[in-house]
Amino acid sequence: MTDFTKIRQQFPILKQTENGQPLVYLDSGASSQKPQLVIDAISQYYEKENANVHRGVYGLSERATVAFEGARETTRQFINAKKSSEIIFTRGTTESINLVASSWGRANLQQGDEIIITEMEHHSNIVPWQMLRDELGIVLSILRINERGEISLDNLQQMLSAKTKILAITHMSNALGTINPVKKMTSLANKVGAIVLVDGAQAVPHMQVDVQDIACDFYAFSAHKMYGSTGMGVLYGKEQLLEAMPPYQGGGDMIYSVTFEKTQYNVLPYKFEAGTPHISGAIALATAIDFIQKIGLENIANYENKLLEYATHALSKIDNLRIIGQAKNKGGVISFVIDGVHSHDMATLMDQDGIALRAGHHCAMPVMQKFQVSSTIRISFGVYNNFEDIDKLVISINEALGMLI
Ligand code: 7TS
Repeated sequence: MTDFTKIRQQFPILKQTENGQPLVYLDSGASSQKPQLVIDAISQYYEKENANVHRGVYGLSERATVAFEGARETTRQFINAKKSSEIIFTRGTTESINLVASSWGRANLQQGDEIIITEMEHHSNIVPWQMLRDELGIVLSILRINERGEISLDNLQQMLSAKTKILAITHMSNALGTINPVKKMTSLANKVGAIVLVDGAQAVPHMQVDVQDIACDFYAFSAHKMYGSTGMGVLYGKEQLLEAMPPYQGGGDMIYSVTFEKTQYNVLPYKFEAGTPHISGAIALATAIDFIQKIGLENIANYENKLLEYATHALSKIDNLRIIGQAKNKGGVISFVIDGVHSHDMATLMDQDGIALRAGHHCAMPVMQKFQVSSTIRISFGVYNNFEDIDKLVISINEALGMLI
């Protein structure tokens, strides 16, 4: 059996206090904490291997290049992509989606074409498509969600038509916790010839993702939500699509040859990686993947499900507390509101107890509009959370309610 107490001990930040209280970190959906071995991998790179990649013939640069490209192969295996050239390193989910909207979108869409997104998307999977809509005169259609925060496959099927060119959907909602049936959604979209982009920012740290099994065309995620560093992300894309797409940014590394008359672009994945990449970020990502795989995603999913069940039950007992997002298939996120209490006031009081959680719209304002709330309080889990964190949360909420109501 996996000892999650030992796993928690690997996160140095959790040993510190906040406002005199032991830190209870319940905001992994925003960004996860980092285990010691990821922190060590970053310092080790700067202490012993720091050099630019793909350029120097000296040993140091070669070692940095081997580590960097090794990270790409580790990432390929992690999501089961066919080839490592299908793994593009980016700054994060947001940049990955912008890359597709900008490069694939401009090259393939024209007036009258349709993009479908769901009502539960993060702003990162709304705004890039809106910008494209305004530029190209295409149609942006919204697949609505029900009162539990779920999409309907029947509704999707009815919306899809020959006009639909891309379906862009979150794998797991950051505001509701809903896990979408992305494989089935992809299969439906493919039937009308549409391609599919999956925003996997919230999914990848919590469940096994196999891009070939989902059969999606693009899959985007961020390293910092999966125990890696900020400023580092991944775009998986099917080779055939990536080959046909124009570069996203111009500069070093993405070229094969340059004259003032003409530039020949580099092969995949470099065509999409202009400029010096986030080398330490890639190394940290590979270390984070090793960390996750050592525990096992099945173990992680089972453990976080138990936390979810325990917390859902404990929170449901609090008077006037309403959980927003009650999907049957749900990951480790609970959003809630308490009648008569402003989310920010509650979060501020919880901070006094050393509890870090998020209050706000969670960059998913349309979800707030759907449920007619201006904000929610949100807790989200990582491998380091335990049942005691939830007990402390409930005590702190009850104490805060005594002050606020
Ligand atoms: N998509 C989803 C589903 C997300 O949850 C987030 C970040 C993003 C995209 C953007 O990721 P980034 O790494 O490019 O910023 N979500 C959150 C959150 O829930 N709280 O802070 C950031």
